[in-house]
Amino acid sequence: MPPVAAASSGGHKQEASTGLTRQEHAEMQSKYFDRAIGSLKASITPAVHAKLARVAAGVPGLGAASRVLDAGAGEGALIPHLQALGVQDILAVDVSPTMVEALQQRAGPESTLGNDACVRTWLGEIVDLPYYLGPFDAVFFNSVFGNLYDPHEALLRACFLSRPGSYIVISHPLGRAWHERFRAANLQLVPHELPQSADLASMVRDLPLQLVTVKDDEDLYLALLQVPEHYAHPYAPPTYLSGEVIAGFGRGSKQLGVPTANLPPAPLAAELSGLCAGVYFGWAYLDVDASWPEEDRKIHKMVMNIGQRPTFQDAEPEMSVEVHVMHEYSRDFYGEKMNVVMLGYIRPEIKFGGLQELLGRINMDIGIAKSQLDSPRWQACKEPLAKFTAP
Ligand code: ADP
Ligand code: RBF
Ligand code: MG
Repeated sequence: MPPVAAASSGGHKQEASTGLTRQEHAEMQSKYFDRAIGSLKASITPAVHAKLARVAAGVPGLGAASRVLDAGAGEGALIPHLQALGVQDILAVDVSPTMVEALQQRAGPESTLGNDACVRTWLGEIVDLPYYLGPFDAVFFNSVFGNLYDPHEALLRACFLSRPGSYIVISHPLGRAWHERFRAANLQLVPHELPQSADLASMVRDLPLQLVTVKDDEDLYLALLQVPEHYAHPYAPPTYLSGEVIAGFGRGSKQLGVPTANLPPAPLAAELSGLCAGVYFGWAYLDVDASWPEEDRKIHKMVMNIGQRPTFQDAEPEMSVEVHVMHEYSRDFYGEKMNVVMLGYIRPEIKFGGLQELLGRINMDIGIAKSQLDSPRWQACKEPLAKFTAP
């Protein structure tokens, strides 16, 4: 696990006290739920659906612009209730291959990676979910919290996958008593009780989480936690890059409407090491003198590609760093200095069937970048850009 594993658990021993190792616990979960898909489906009655609608609606402000993580999605009972609120971008995570396969068939063949608005699936445990699949506006642990090996660690992971101001929900539509009966019959499978309000407060004491409400009614358990609004995410620091614009491969990007300012990759090796190849969004600043129009000297939105352009079968694919700025410059700027800040990952590089397919996808990337950058969250990263010089 990345460095978060070293974070103190604040004295909360939340690991499963079942004598199972994490691996054994994970195997037991996936085996059980692989077999249980039929009975699980049958247990989701109209009354349960009505409660799941309340669970989804419990998060303030969920809608078309929200990105949601459904941790322990099972066969996806919560998903239609999120969609009913307008949510389009959902990542459903589960440890059971059978559940994930069933979900994939229902949700369509979209890939795990990327920032497309769709229902994606990911097989595994939330504690292993890569950070680049976030950040999320809401994380739901529905009917799964008691099954987790280490709930405290899962909440910690959820925090680091969350946007500041976002919500984490722990819910069970059948309530505490039902959960306890199920747990009593399956102690290894369900090592934990649903936390009482005081226990939850103490579990999150060392986490960047505020307890908003706990509803512990007979027929519904629903706890709402919030990542503080101004919490700075330590694992997604912006990456600032600077370079002199060089000539690219002359493939006519400009003629296609997406000119890309190429930066020399070699001097950026240190900044780029550890980043995955792919498409990112952020801000760009062209550092030119006052003889240039004022608009050209402002900070603009950008989308960039780092990688080897697998669509084009070059004999020896070279690494390239290409920035498309969402601004019409008055002239070309080869040889000028450009500063960029990379703020978020959109998707991995794809080998497209042709130029038109690539262009279609680049235009989607541009749309994603534009809407992401409209969020006030990214404004603060603009200012240092004009002053930034390469180390
Ligand atoms: P090359 O293959 O040389 O990179 P492109 O067709 O990709 O050629 O065009 C890139 C060049 O176009 C940049 O180096 C820059 O001088 C110019 N340019 C003009 N407008 C933009 C823009 N909005 N974003 C990026 N580059 C632009
Ligand atoms: N090239 C690829 O082969 N696969 C990609 O997925 C890909 N994505 C891109 C996304 C953006 C936003 C941009 C600006 C470029 C991308 N490229 C990709 C690079 C593209 O092939 C390159 O700009 C042209 O070949 C010109 O060098
Ligand atoms: Mg280019």
